[in-house]
Amino acid sequence: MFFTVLTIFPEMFDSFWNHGIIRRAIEHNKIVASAVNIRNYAKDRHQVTDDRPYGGGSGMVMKPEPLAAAIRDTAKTLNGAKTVLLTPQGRVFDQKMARELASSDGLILVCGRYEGVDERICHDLIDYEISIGDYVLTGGELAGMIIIDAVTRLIPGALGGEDAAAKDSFSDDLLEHAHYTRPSNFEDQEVPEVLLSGHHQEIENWRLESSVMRTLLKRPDLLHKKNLSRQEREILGKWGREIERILDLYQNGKKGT
Ligand code: 4FV
Repeated sequence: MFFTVLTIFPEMFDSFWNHGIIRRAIEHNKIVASAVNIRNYAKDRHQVTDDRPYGGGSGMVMKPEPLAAAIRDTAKTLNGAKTVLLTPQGRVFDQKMARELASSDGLILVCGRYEGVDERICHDLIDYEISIGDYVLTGGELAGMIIIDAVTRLIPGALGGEDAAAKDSFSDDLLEHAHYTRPSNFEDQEVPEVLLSGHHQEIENWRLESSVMRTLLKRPDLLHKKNLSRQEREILGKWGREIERILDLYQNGKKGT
């Protein structure tokens, strides 16, 4: 998969390309990634890429000409790539969108700075507007890195194990189960016995219950929009009955007797 980032600070990506899963994915040609300086497409000798906003007001706006030239030139070499503008105006990024983007040939990620980009860029040069969340950044670069990171790890083989990402949080709209590693006793906290049992089916059951209950406690909204499997309904039912029992005990004043 191809990633080309259009930014006035390409050096911000130097360290991003050279660490962890992203570095490995580049070395194993799972992705081909580069950051291009929009300034290279500014025709004037000061390579100006921003100007004052029409209508007055504070801040600056990114000029359309260098951006349009950068997008068109990059799209020529990356045919089939989708152009993404990182902006608070966009659809909010999530794991479902990461999966969608991971099936495309390539992404051209346009990183704004200042107050944003000239609106005329969005008309016929941008395929998707994506936001990483309802807050305002100083630039789109960090948002670009987040998209590249979340999408790259979904590329088969990028995480090492072919299906390593299959059991992700949100892979089935559930939060991930609790994770433990050695030592089995840490500050008098034991690892759940079943995880040491080697009994794979029981471990799978425990992990599913851990996922369902963590999702219920931390992100019940995810369960509201999820079509629950029979096993997931049984787990919720069991805990629902347990809660009912406790309430009954309480109501019938048997609590603590
Ligand atoms: C942003 C976001 C974001 C807005 C103006 C860059 C800044 C500046 N991008 N998700 N939230 N961008 O705040 O993607 O140009």
